[in-house]
Amino acid sequence: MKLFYLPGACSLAPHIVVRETNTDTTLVKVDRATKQTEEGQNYLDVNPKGYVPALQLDDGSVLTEAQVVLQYLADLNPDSGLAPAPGSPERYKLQEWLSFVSTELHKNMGSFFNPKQTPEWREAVTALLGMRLDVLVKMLGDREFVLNGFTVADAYLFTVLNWAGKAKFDLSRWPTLVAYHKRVGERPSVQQAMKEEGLL
Ligand SMILES: N[C@@H](CCC(=O)N[C@@H](CS)C(=O)NCC(=O)O)C(=O)O
Repeated sequence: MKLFYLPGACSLAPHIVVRETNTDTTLVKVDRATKQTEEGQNYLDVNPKGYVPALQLDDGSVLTEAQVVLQYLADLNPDSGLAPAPGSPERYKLQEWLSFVSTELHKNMGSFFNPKQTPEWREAVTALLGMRLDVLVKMLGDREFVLNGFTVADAYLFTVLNWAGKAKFDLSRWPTLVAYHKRVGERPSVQQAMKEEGLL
């Protein structure tokens, strides 16, 4: 399999899962500007959507959308505990988390990197994201991870929180999240994936 990534982008989440599960996967870096892969391929031929992550399976088929790629990798390794069994009530809870991280956190935090963002837009997103993070802290409670034990949702949530520094979004208002980010960031799989992407 091949995992197409941009350093530090949301593709870091499946990269963490690959390292967490020791799944045999080749990491292929994509150039954001040119859409060329480091293997000299036009990335748009792999994923016409143009964004990462994309997971190319050994039969040549391609899976996109972070939530799907994460669940696919977890299901390849059912004993890993990275996703509850398909169809179980806990699996729907995981999907609820993945959707929240994707649509409420990823898209809002990611908008800070849009060079066209105006001060008014930034202010509005900052307020909205603040509301979402207030709720996130309540949802997390005093748990170490979003469910019982580390799952793919934690890999995704860590990845999005990891953008805060570069986005100049101050997380210190949420000490629970600062501690969560530090805790997850210390996992060997996270350290390895970040080193491999040149982030450490
Ligand atoms: N809906 C997609 C969105 C993925 C996405 O936003 N990818 C960003 C990086 S986090 C990207 O590749 N952007 C392309 C670019 O910046 O040119 C998903 O959930 O996987």
